[in-house]
Amino acid sequence: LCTGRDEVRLAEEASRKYGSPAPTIFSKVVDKSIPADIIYEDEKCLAFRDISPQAPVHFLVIPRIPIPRISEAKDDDLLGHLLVVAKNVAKQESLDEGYRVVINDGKHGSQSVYHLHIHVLGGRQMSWPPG
Ligand code: IU
Repeated sequence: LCTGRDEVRLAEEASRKYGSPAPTIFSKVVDKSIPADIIYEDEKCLAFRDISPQAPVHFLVIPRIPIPRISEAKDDDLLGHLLVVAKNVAKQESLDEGYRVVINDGKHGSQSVYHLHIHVLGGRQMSWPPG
């Protein structure tokens, strides 16, 4: 799906919009240099199962471009696309009883990987408020 030329174009777009963000392990998921259980991908993003699932179904939706965090995101169309993909993949995963969508931002949000990602968790009853 993503050729070497696409990778160069993505890197140029990222540096134009976001400087040179420190690469994270999710860049390796995007370029497939480490294995991940990818359940959806398109030209702008991919979804893969979280390595440490906190619910029976727990996947992440990430942009191919390495936006560090939602508070730094500049492209509203891309953010909208990520949410649409989150709900489409939730349907694909048969989360018909509902699910939780989470984005952690920064220190107070307990973000640990600084490549924007949407968590989708489902397959069990969630509680509120989160910790
Ligand atoms: P956070 O929102 O930045 O805290 O979430 C990072 C998530 O990335 C967390 O749920 C990890 O289990 C997950 N993850 C992963 O799926 N694969 C990895 O190689 C690493 C983290 I590092």
